[in-house]
Amino acid sequence: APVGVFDSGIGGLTVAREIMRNLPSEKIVYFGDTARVPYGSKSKDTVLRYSRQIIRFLETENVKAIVVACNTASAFALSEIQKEMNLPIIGVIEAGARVAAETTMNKKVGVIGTEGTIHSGIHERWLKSLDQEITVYGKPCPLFVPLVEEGWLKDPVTEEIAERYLRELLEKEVDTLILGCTHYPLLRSLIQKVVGPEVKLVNPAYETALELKKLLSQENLLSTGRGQEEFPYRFYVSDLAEKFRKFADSILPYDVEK
Ligand code: DGN
Repeated sequence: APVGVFDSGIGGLTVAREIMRNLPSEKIVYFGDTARVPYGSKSKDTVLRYSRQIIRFLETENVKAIVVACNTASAFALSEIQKEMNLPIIGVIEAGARVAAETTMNKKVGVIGTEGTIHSGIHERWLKSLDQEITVYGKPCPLFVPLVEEGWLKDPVTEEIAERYLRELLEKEVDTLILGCTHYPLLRSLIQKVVGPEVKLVNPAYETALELKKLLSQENLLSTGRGQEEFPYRFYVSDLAEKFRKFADSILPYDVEK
């Protein structure tokens, strides 16, 4: 059975990509809610309702586990959904927070994400539960999402915006920064340039793939190999399949069929 992965749109492909790299035997069914993106500026109730609908769809695809690839949906909906479901389900917040807690030396951790994710305070709750001495500084960076979708990953305009967003985190002297939005791992090198080499970046997409591996093996659900005959990845979107396909082609090492 496949692993279900969902996101508000195309950004969750950064998570799917890490699962493909780190769990190459797993099949994936991906759902991107491109008709209703962005989630980052919507209310908790709305994001929860959308997430429930998508999970119902993924269940009809007979998934064995679900990854909520969207940080905003993880922040707003995961804990409720976990209570309602029998399948194993993980989000992208917890693994990133745990690695950040292990990484920080000066106990000052920065988090960037959508407005929804940052205002939810979820990273702070996780980090404090792991280490009370950690101080968390959050900063919403909503402009990063359209810049990534435009493909301006190394553009001077993006760099200037990053400098503006990240300045206050640098003034707080964070030594660790969580890239708390699906799109941000694609800005990794630009962000690293802006914050300097001393600040450690945490990529929740990668950490979540490792977490998924642990979870599947605990539950005895890990695939050991898959048949060669069929393409192991299926993608569904609620709108604009062509834009999705272009983006997918630009970041995945596979051709995505329509
Ligand atoms: N996928 C969203 C997230 O990780 O928070 C970003 C895109 C959005 O819905 N604004």
